[in-house]
Amino acid sequence: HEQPRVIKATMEGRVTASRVLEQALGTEAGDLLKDVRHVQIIACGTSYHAGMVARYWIEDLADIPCSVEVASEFRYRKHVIQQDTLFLCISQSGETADTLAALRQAKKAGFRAALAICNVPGSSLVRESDLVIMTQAGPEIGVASTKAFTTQLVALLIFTLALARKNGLSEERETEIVQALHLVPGQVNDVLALEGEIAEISKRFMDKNHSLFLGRGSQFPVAMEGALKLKEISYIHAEAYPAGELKHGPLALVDSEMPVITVAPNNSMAEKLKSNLEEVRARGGELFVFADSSANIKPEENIHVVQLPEVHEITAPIVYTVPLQLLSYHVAVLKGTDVDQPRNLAKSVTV
Ligand code: F1P
Repeated sequence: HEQPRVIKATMEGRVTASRVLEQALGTEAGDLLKDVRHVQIIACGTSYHAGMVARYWIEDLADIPCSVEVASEFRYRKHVIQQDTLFLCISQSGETADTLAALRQAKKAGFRAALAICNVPGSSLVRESDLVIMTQAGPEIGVASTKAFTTQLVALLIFTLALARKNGLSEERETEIVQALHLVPGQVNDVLALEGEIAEISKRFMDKNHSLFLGRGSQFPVAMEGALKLKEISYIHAEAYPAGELKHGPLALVDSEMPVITVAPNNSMAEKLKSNLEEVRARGGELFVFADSSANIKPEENIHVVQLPEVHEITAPIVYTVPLQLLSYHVAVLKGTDVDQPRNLAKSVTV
C-alpha cells in the first residue's frame, strides 16, 4: 500500500515532467556510460526478476545487448566479461552474499563500471560500486519483497532511459515514457482499490496445491515474480512460464486442480494469449486473467477477469505486479500463514 508514495519518491529529483535529468545517476555517470556496449545484470530472488524486466527495456530502448543471471550461479562459473560491459547489481539489502561475491569476481575480470540499484544506504554493495541509484522504498518489514521490487523497476527504467539517450533514443519517445512513468503512482492506487475483488478471488486458491503463472514479453518476469510471491508466503507450489512455452510441456499438468494466472495487459498481448487460454480451458483449468478492457477477455465459467487500468506497455510490468502481490497476500491470510516471516526464509541471505 505504500507503493504509490515510494514510487514517487524514487522518481523525485531524477525525472522532470518529461525527461530524465542528466545527473539522475550521479555526476560521473556520463563518462562511465559513454562506451557501454553490453549490460550484465546480476541479482537474486525478487531482484533477479527486476533485472529480467530491465533486459526487455534495455534491449528495446537502448539497443544494447543485456544478459541477466542469478548471482548464485554466476559466481560459480567461468564467465567472459568485456571491457565495455556495465556490470549492474540489483539488491534490496545490498548485503546478499551471492551478489557481492559475483561483483567481486567480476571486478577481477575488468569491466567498464559497476552500477548498483539498492535500497540500503551505506551497504556493502553501495560502497563497492562506481555508480548507485538508491531506491526510496524505505525499510521493508516483510521478508518477501514488494515495494522494493516496484521501486527497483522505476530505478531501472530511469537508468535505461539515461543509457538509451546516449544511444540515440529520440526525445519524443523519452518524453512519452517519462510521462507514462508519472502516471504509475495513480495507476497503482487504482489497482489497490481492486483489493476487495482480488480478496474474493483468493478464496479459489484455498484448496489448491499447485498453480501456473503465464506472461509474455516483459510480463513473463512479472509472472515469475507473482509465482515467487505465492510460493514464499502461501506455500502453494507455483511455476511461471512464458505463455508460448505452455504447449512445450506444462500443458500436461493442467486439469481442474491447476489454477492458471495470466498477466495480459492489453489487446496485442491478449491476442497472442487467447489460444493459450483456450488450451487451458479445454482441459478444465480455472483461469485468472489480469488485463485491461482492450484485451476483451470476457468472464465466463472458470474464467475470472480482473480488469486493470490501461497502462503504457513500458510501465505495465510495474503496475501489473501489484495485483499479484495482493493475490498472494490474501491467499496467505486465508491460509493463516505468517505473511511477514515465511518459514525457512531470511530477509537477507548473507552467507
Ligand atoms: C534477495 C532475496 C529477496 C527475497 C528474500 C531473500 O535479496 O532473494 O528478493 O525476498 O528476502 O533475498 P536482495 O539482494 O534483494 O536484498
